[in-house]
Amino acid sequence: MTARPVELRSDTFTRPSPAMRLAMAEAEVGDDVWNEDSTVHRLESLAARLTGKEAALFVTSGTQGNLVGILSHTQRGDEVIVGDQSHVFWSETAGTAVVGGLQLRPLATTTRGLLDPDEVNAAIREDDVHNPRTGCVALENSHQWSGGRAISRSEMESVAEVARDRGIPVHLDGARVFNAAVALGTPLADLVAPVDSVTFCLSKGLGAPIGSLLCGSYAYVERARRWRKLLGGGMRQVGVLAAAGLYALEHNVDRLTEDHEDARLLAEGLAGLPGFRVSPREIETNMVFFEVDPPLVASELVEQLATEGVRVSTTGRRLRALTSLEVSRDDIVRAIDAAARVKGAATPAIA
Ligand code: TLP
Repeated sequence: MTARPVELRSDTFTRPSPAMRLAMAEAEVGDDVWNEDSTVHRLESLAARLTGKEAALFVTSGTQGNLVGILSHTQRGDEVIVGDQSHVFWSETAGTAVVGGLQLRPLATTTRGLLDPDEVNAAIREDDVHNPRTGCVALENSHQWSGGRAISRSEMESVAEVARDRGIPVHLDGARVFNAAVALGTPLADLVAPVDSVTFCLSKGLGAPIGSLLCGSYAYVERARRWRKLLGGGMRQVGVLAAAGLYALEHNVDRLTEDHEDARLLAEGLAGLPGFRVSPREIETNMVFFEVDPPLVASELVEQLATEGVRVSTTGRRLRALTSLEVSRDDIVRAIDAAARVKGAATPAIA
């Protein structure tokens, strides 16, 4: 029998457990476009409480959450300040431009995944007939492209304070903000207190099959409800999915520390292999980004590892491995062993 593949391409590959499926099967449902689904209400209340915001809205995905989230802060023709290494800027198919008529203003991202407060201040537009209005600032935490860094409350506050002083709202792409909160040991509500709105995902490390929550003030969430409808995101008896989200929030948050430990172990194992470049000290959550030296080539390594049953992804020269509840400690050992066997890599320095 062939062994189950080690799935490190993303934490989005997590599959609902039997207990989660049972919770889905037993969920009470209603028509959520009519605001009559009691399970969705429970999920939205829990999300609002956990994030310390007044209200929350169940949306289909992180991408929809960020789009609805930014649209609900802005008007057509506004400019949105984002990081040049952010998911919103790179990987959300320019939805803010296509749907919202918004212009993204990318600023250099620090190595910790943050924006420089002085640069944000300088980028906020003066009130002048020539200028677009600055509609909002968008941050990301954990910050994917900086290696899954967990950005502290004070780091986020340094940017949020500047925006607040100028009357600009801040949205947080918190697709993996639970990973950040767990890694930092900061209660989620404290961590996201500096921002006006936050999207977090249920369908990544938390293990639900679908769904994200957009959280903010009552008035903001009511605006967001209209945008969600416009985008075709009004869902009907969606309590079956909300039940998976409730299960995820109730059972799968604390265990994220295991994923973080696994990521650190994977990084340490890879760092011991000749030709692999990775800094285990920089691993803060569930992401391991690494590079390889010639004769190894990133795209070929992806293929070679796949033949060993180990799935990682790559963009250009960087390779990416994400741990999740889909990956066991044994899988981490299997992945390191497979990497050590790959053509071009010599015997590992450390067994
Ligand atoms: N990221 C996916 C891919 O799109 C790259 C992944 O596998 O990591 N914000 C951040 C920081 C994300 O990493 C993602 C998904 C999203 C938003 C969008 O979430 P979804 O996929 O639910 O639309």
